[in-house]
Amino acid sequence: MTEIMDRIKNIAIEISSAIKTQDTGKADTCNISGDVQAKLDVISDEIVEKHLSCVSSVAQIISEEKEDALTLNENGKYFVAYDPLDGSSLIDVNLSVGSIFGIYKGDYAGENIVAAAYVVYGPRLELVVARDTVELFRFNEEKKEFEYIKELRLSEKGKILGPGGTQKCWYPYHKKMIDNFFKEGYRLRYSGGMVPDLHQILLKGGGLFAYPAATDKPKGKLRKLFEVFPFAYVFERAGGLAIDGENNILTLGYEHYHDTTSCFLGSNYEIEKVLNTYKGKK
Ligand code: P6P
Repeated sequence: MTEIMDRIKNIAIEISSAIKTQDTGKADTCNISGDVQAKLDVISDEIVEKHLSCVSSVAQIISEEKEDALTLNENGKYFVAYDPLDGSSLIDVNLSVGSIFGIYKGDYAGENIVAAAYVVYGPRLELVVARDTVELFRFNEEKKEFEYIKELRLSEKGKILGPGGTQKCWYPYHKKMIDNFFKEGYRLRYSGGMVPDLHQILLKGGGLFAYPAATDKPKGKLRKLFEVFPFAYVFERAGGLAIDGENNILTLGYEHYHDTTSCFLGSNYEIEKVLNTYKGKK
């Protein structure tokens, strides 16, 4: 596991450099989910595969940018699912983006995730690693290495809210719940980048990120293996919760590698509100 995390540090440094120097334009290809790829999506995916292919404990990897898994080592212990560059459409407007990694044992079901990590490519290059606890690292530009900063913990309740999705497609009970949070005084914090949006909630100590099922996305938009399971692991290890509206995210399985799910991640107070809203709604 240590070797995987060390490789993720190298991946972060190389992708950060690519973001600053490479073409931010669109490639002439789409990924399996039908998203038009940015050239940096392809470059980032190549960087991740290059590094993880060198780790003998990794049995298999699967990328959000590719249809199928890649078997690396028959005797490897870990299965790694990753989104090499989440939110890449935000790069050309100079907003923060990220990479997300889920480390699993056996297969990619939520219950089999054993660690997670994500990278924030923002004004500062930061890495969060979740194993038993959640640890924040920051890249020191002079020393050219990541330095440990602190452990991240969520309070029982926060003050910020990231309401994702197309509002005109929200179900009425979801819209009412979101409106009620704002009536309680929650501040809107939503960039359209899952990684910085969730990173902000973690660093501010609490709040709610919601990407619900809606009429345009009946199974939500965010991918289980590459985005939702890893962040659910991070939030649970930081003392928060992650649900699909009724179930803990990490109790969910998958049928296909690119399955999506509705997701709500945050502090206990906010998740309790979601559970009360969604009880019996499915
Ligand atoms: P919407 C980025 O494309 C992404 O996958 C996540 O990073 C982000 O949370 C979500 O989509 C934003 O989706 O529908 O609000 O633009």
